[in-house]
Amino acid sequence: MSAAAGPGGGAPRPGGWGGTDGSGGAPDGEGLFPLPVSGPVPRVPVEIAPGAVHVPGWLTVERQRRLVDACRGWARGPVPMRHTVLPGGGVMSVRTVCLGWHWQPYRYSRTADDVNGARPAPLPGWLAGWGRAAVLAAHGPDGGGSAYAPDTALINFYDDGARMGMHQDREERSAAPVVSLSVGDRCVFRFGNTRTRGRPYLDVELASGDLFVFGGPSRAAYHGVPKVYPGTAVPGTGIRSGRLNLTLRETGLSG
Ligand SMILES: O=C(O)CCC(=O)C(=O)O
Repeated sequence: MSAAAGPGGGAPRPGGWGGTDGSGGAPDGEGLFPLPVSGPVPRVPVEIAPGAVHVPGWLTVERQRRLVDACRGWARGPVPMRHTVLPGGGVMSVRTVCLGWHWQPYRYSRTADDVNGARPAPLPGWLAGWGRAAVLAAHGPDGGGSAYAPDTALINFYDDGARMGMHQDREERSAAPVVSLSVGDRCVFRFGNTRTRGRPYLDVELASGDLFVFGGPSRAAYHGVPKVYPGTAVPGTGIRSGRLNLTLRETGLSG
């Protein structure tokens, strides 16, 4: 996320995880998963713009559940999920927790100095493996999937009123793609151009289990979430209401 991520006007909401069920921590690390098996939605990749690919239904319900359980653990700490405060005093309506590196407007750091000073939980190997499989699914065998090495994840939780203003992801020094996984309520994902946060843009509906990868000429495209559709989550994922989005990135940073 970068300047202009903005609060998007949505007021912060109290409460925990918008009605998730169950509990549990991060799963143990393990190797690369096979590609998720097909669900009821055909996993046909759709190229929205050069390098920007939407794969509906990429995650099975079981894997969505696994992700939700892990995110619930990370939301508790070591850096708790919170509303990010912007430099101008605005407060983002989504709640965020990071893995690997901590993101705060508008930089990455090893410790969450704007929260509690702790180091974020590490990015587990199994999730980096999902990232490689995601790039392969979206960009094909020559698309750099096997070399993809994400070292951070930003996890955003949207309750009914939350949204995210148009912004670019530009704190990363790597040109590697951003991998986005969604669970819970459907939303409008607005995918724009690389010059302005206005038109032209395309509104794509992201549903539970969808994958969206943007890289190459679309890596710096403005994007945002102007609307979440309450009550559209699918059963079995562990989220009864609200929307979870996890983006994997390579920061290109060391230290
Ligand atoms: O929630 C989404 O689908 C987008 C998240 C996003 O734009 C970000 O984390 O920078």
